[in-house]
Amino acid sequence: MRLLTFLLIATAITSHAETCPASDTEYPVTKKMGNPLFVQFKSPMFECDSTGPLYTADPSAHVWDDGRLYIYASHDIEPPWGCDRMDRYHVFSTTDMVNWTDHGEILNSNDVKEQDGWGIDGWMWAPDCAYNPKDKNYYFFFPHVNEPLPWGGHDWRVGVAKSKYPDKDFKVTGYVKGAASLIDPCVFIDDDGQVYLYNGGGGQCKGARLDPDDWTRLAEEPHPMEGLVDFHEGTWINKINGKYYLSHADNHPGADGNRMRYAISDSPLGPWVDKGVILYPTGCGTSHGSIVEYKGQWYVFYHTSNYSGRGELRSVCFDPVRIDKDGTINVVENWGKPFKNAVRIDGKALIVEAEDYNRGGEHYAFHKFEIPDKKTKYRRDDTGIRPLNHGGHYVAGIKGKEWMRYSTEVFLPGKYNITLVIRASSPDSKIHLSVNGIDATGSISVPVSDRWLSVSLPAVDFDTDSRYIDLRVENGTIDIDRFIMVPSDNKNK
Ligand code: FUB
Repeated sequence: MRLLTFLLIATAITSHAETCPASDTEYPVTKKMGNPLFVQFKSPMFECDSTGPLYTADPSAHVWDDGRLYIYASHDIEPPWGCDRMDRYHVFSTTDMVNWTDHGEILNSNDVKEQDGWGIDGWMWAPDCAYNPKDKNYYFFFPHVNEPLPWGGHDWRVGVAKSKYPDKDFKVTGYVKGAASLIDPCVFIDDDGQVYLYNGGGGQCKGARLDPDDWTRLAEEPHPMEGLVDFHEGTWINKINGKYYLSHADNHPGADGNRMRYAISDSPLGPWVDKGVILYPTGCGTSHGSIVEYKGQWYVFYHTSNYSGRGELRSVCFDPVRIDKDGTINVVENWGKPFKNAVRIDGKALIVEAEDYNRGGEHYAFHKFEIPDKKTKYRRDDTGIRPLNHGGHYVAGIKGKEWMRYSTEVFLPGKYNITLVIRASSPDSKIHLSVNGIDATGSISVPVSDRWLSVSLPAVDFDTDSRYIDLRVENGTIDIDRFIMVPSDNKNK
C-alpha cells in the first residue's frame, strides 16, 4: 500500500461507520505469547456480528515509570478495506516480553466525534504516546482524518487524548494546532525537557517543538527533516549516547514490502545522515516500528502480515537488536532458525530440498493460509509436505502469497544460476525468489504440468550480507520439489 494513493473513496469513507457494543471480555487480560503478538486476543469484526483475532500494527513502544513496557498500536479491523476501517486503539504491556496484557480499547473514532466534534469513521492510524511530567498526564497522539477533501485528499489531524493513566480513561482534548496535515505522529522528549512532534507520510517528514505549556499546539512552524534517504512514513526518534536517531519506513517497491532505515543527527530536528537499513521487508506493503531499550536489551517492534496473509491485517512483532558501541544499529535478525543447516553458499553447486525451509512455521518460515470467508480461520497448520514416489519429499499446493524461507550463509559472494524443480496445477501460476526480502528474480511463470519441470531463474547475486532466500508464490497453485544452485561463472563447481 502506498499511503498517498488516497485518491480513493471520498464517498465510501463515510459509509462504513461501525462501533461495536462493549466487549464482554474482562480487561485487562494477560496471555503468554510470542511473535506475531496479540492475535491470541479477540477483536469484534467490522460488522460486530462475530469476533476474530486482534490484528495490530504500527507499534510505539515506551517504558513508563511503573517499569512496564507499553505498546500503543493501531488496530486493523477485519475484514479490512485497505486501511480505512482501522479504529478502536488498544494498549498492551509486559514486564517480561513473554506475558502480554491487553488493557482493552482506549479510544475510537466515535469518541473523537462525541468528545471533540470532528473526524470521520475509521481512519485511526499509527499513534504514539508521551508522558507530561508537568501535568502528570499521558498524552495519546493519533493521526485521524477530519474530513475527506475533494478529489481524493484527506484533511489529516494529529488528535490528542489525555489520561492520568497509561492504559485507560483517555479523553480527547483536541488536535495539534499548527501540525502539518500528515500521518504517523511521533513525540520525543529531550533530556532538557523540550518536547518535539514529528509526523510524515508519502515522502514528507516534518518536525517541530511542541508548546511546553500546551501539548496541543506547536511552538513553531514544522521544519522539513533534511537528509533522510527515501523517506516514506513511520517516523520514530531515539536518543542514544547523545546522538539523535530517526528511523522510518522507506519506499522499497515490490511484493515483499518496504524496509525500515535509520538516520542520525546531532540535533533533534536534523539535518540527518542516513545509516542504512535495519529491518528487511516483512512481506507486507507497510513497515512501521519503534526502537526501545528494556531491562538492558534493545528491541525493534514492527509489524508483519504473516499471521493473516493479508497486507491490511497486520500483527505486531518484536525482535532484539544489537547496537554497537559506535552507535551502529544492526539489521534485525528476524529470519529464523534453519530446519537443517543454513544454505551454504561457498562457490560449489548445491541442491536445497524445498521441505527444508526454516523452523518457525509462523513468523519466520513456511507460511500457509486460506481465506475461504471471513468467518473461517485464516490459516491452517498443514505443512504441505508430501512424499515423492521415488523417495524424498516435496511441498504441495503452495498458493498465492504463501512462502518459504531458507537461511543462507555466504562464504564466497557471487552470482548463482538457480533452477526450480517445480510444477503448477493452476494456470497463471507465478513465483519469485527474494534475497533478504527483496525480489531478486522478478515474477516467473510456472507452467501447468503433471510432471516435474526445471524452471530456470535469472542469475541471482549473493553477497556476504545475504541472510535468507524466500520463495514467494504470487499467484496460482504450485508444488516445489527442490532448487539447484550453480555458480554462474562455472568456477569451483
Ligand atoms: O497503519 C496505517 C498506516 O500504515 C500507518 O499510519 C503507516 O505508518 C502504515 O503502517
